[in-house]
Amino acid sequence: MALVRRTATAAGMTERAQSSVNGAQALIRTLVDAGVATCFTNPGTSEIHFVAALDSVPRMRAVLTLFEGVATGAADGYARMTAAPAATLLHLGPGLGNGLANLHNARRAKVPVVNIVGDQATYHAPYDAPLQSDIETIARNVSAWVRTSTRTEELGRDAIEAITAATGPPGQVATLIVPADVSWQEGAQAAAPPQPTASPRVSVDVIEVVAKTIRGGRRTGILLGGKALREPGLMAAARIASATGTKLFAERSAARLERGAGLPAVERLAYWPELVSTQLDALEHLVLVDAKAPVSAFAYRGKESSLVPGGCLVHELSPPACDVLGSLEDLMEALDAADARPALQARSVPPPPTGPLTAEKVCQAVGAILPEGAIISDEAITSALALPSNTVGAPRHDWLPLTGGAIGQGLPVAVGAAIACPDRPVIALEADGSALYTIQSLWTMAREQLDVTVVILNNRAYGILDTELARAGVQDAGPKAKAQLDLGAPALDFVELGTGLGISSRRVDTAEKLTGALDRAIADPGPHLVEVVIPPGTQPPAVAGYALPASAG
Ligand SMILES: Cc1ncc(C[n+]2csc(CCOP(=O)(O)OP(=O)(O)O)c2C)c(N)n1
Repeated sequence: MALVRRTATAAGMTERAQSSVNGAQALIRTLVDAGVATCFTNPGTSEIHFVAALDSVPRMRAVLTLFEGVATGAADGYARMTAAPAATLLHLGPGLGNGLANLHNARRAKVPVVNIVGDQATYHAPYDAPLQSDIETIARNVSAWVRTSTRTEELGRDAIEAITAATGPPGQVATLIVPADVSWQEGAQAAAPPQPTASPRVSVDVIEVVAKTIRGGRRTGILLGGKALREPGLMAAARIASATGTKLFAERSAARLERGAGLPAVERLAYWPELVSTQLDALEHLVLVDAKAPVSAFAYRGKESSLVPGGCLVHELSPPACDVLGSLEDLMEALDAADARPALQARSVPPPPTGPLTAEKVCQAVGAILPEGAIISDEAITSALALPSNTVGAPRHDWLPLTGGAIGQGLPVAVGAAIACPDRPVIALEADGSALYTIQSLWTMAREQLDVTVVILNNRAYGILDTELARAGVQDAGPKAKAQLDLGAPALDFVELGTGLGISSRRVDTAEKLTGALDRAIADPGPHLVEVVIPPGTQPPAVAGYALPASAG
């Protein structure tokens, strides 16, 4: 142990000699030793010792974000692509609060995130200084594990517990609150990395019950979520489907879907409840694999909350904390499906679109140019309706959708995915309203020179809420109501915004120019922004059906 020299401070605290490690240094070393080597930061005074300690641990990559929602969303995107946690560095209760919406999305994504939240020094708390607040209460809503570290000597151990909690299984958000004096005091030690926790296997009895159900030959669907949507899970599920005639579905809000030519194509559940009901119609059994039984995103008067068809029995093959892939493989074996030929998606790429732009043509253009290994961060909301059909046969890619419904996720997730996968092109498809929640992401993309192509689909509206207004039966919305959904005046200029935040940005007004701009952006690694103004009334025809199905009241 290092020699220590104790001296009393004015506040009655003890300090240790400069030569020993302070809390912040031990914390960062503990994080990187355990594989948490990226930290998305937005620091303040209570985190200043963590900031100062960064240079003593070169293995930690610190990425500055200009809003906490960018930091938390980036940690989510990073974890979706690596299955390992990044850390965030946030400034007391208000900083954590600013990051909450994307921590909510991360919780729904079932990904690991380790929040480091600075706090007032322990002895300063009774003074109720302006930034004092109840951080634990803010953290609890999104965090499966919360602790305020009170002793420098224990900070390393606390960090290990945070990492253990975050990595689960399944992944979850852990929040470690670090008072400033716990950071600055000497006498800390980095703690040894945790042992990985294995996911428990699903019992033979459960496998047999599900196998028997499927063997019964009734109309059965398998709803895949979470880890089941990665290639090994998809292949096992596709073999089961091919051998038994079951139908595969993907959860709408799963964190990451591997798709494209050569992989099984799985039908993703729709957003609008009436469409989900159509998709699942007449199913007699629904098997859940790392997924929840489908529910309507919101209640609509006179409509069911659950979207499981009446009389359909729900069976859980594997909850998220279990060995999801193992459960699918065991089921495959139990059904003698290991040698079945899975139905694989053929390659099919749409022709580049021509003429004036519509949302549908933007989706077609993305399908036409999508390069092998691309990562799509999808937050194009109503403008993305034609995206799945236009990309289903594209070269293999990953799809990162909105998981928890809290918009402002797409750009930060693109930041995190690009940092996690520097050799893969990231394409962020962003609706204008959603983009503005976390537009500061563009600056981090520019500063870190991330290979992200941002496509802004600017329909100058909170378009989906127009549909919700109609669904609520409002026939004659007044000017004040309409104004709450209109982003047209003043017209947002994303080229100016992107340029101001340091990104090469342009607007295109024809499909040919869009395809050219996307081709050039993909060919030139680094951040690019392309704005497309979607003229009103040019949504794809499917929108009418999606918006107001005949059955909607
Ligand atoms: C954090 C958060 N705030 C508000 C909302 C409510 N909301 C849902 S969709 C939406 C507007 C989306 O508009 P835009 O991103 O432009 O997409 P569009 O519907 O026009 O395609 C809003 C405000 C939300 N889901 N999350």
